[in-house]
Amino acid sequence: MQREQTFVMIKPDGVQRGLVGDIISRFESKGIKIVAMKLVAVERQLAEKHYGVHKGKPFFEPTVKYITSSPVVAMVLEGVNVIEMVRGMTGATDPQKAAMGTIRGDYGQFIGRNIIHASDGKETAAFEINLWFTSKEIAQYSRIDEVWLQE
Ligand code: 3AN
Repeated sequence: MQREQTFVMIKPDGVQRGLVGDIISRFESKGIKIVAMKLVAVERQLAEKHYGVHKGKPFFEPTVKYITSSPVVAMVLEGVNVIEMVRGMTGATDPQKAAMGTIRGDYGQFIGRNIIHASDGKETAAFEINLWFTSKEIAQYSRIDEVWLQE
């Protein structure tokens, strides 16, 4: 079982709607370790790099506008199979289609305001972590409950 890291961003609507604590609580309660976290007023250049794969698509410009409109909370989470696990907790891109019990399913209604972003694979996670954080900002530590999390 290999530990891995993923990048998560609570988008402006999540911050503005006061959902930061609830969302972080879900990750904490699941036993997922937060290894980096910061509130960021996102500059256009960073937003464009983050959504670079979507350049040219009709939702590119609105999405860039959306995440530069108000601060986001960026974090790096760590754990075994954490990329897939966090995507599962995040739910489908469209909150209307996201299952209840997922973050988007429970808190969102519209695809253009879908509360959270989480890396969708190993390569994306490495790219996004490196884009948003320096290695110095990522902590290495043990959580006291780790021995009780796993058999
Ligand atoms: P996800 O965030 O679930 O990985 P992506 O990477 O396909 O989804 O899309 C990035 C972001 O672009 C989404 N979080 C959403 O805000 C926006 N987006 C994606 N598809 C659409 C769409 N069809 N209409 C409007 N916005 C979209």
